[in-house]
Amino acid sequence: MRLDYLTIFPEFFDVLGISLLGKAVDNGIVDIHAHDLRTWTHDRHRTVDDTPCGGGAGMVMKPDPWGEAFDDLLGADPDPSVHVVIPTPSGTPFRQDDAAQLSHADRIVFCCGRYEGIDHRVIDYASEHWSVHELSLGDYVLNGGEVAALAMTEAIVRLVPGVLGNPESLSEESYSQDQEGLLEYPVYTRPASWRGWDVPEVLMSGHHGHIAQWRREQSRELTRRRRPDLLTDE
Ligand code: 6GU
Repeated sequence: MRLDYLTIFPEFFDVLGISLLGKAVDNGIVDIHAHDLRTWTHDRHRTVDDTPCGGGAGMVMKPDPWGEAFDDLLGADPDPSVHVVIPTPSGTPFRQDDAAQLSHADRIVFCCGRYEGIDHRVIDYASEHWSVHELSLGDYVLNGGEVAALAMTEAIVRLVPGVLGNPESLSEESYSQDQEGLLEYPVYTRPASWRGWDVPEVLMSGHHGHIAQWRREQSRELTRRRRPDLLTDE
């Protein structure tokens, strides 16, 4: 899988060289390229923004550098197998399903906007050539798409076969289908008693049926309290 990032702050992506993702890079499973969008400017000030047409506060990212970056990275021929991700608070919510779908992609280009956003014609142009996803991390505003792209990258890359050490831990975690889309139950390790707090007895019982039942109940109760929107039946 090749991942490209178009950004005016390529240093944000230096962290992809560490931890589990860094190992995936070292193993050749993922190939990461962060590009400074200002590479594709031609004026003395390397300008990437301009005032909004129609007026209003803030600045908008000019289309030209994006177009030239696309030409250099992807060429001019349409290819729906290329995924272009545009992190934006006005995107559709980025969910585990999106991460799972994108984990099968050979090529993803993240377009990280700053200021009030990217000239919309960039999205129209990209949509005519590649598979475009405008995605939001949640209902809050970040200063730019970089941190969102990093979060999405981690969610996607950990699902690529060979990246996670123990693939079984994938099926037990929150939002996985094996968990009926519920939140994960609370977990414990030794010691059995710590600062007056005991590990729930059932977990020390060795009775696998009771343990599975307890975990299911905990998941349902936690989901009912915190994320009732995730409960489909019952
Ligand atoms: Cl994807 N981008 C920005 N700039 N802010 C966000 C976001 C994305 N998701 C939530 N807030």
